[in-house]
Amino acid sequence: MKIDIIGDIHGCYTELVALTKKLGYEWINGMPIHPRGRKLGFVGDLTDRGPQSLQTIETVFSLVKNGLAHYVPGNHCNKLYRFFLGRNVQITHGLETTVAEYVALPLSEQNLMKKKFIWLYEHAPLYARLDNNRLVIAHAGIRQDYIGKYNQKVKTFVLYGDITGETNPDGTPLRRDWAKYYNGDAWVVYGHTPVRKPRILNRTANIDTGCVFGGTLTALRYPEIETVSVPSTLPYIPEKFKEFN
Ligand SMILES: [Mn+2]
Repeated sequence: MKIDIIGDIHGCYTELVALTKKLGYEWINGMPIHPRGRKLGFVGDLTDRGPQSLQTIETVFSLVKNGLAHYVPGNHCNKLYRFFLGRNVQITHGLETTVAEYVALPLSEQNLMKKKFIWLYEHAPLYARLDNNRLVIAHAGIRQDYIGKYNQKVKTFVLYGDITGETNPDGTPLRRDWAKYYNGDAWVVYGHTPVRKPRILNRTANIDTGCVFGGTLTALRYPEIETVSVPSTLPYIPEKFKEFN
């Protein structure tokens, strides 16, 4: 299979359009379609912080519904899902921008949007195993020994990464560098931790290049293992990017 997997969008719809065009997709009826039938993949975190979260949901929903894309949820998707279910979630960490877009819609459109996102989320696997298990798409990545398992530990890992329960001095959760020790045969394509450049290591690829923090929006072409990026239209916030040793 040939697929172009896109990193965390976080409402950066303008950049999503630009990136898909750069990848050779043509926009037809609000969807990017590849003339030679390539598919799209999404690592999750479609919404929050950026300007056009709802438009991003619309597009990914249409693609998945039409069998043109694979989507896995990110931690922001999980929180938005719980918001739509009416759970008592904190409207913080970027969710406030998505909620502001949502409440500005007429009630009938709110209901439609909610239904689409709930459908998208509930039809998504925790992580996607594709190309005869040679490719895994997981929001925050996945440990080799978790591939094929679907328990609560695996869910926490794919949504939040290899967290320890400890926090960094700035209050953010400490995340272990699982990719450094990954030794599997399957490619693991993921996002979640913004990096200045795509980080390809041991058949893992972090393609969250922090578009919503003024970096770039990146796609990984599979099986070619080539990255394609477009610049962000948003201001650059250097402290949001993780440096690895
Ligand atoms: Mn993210």
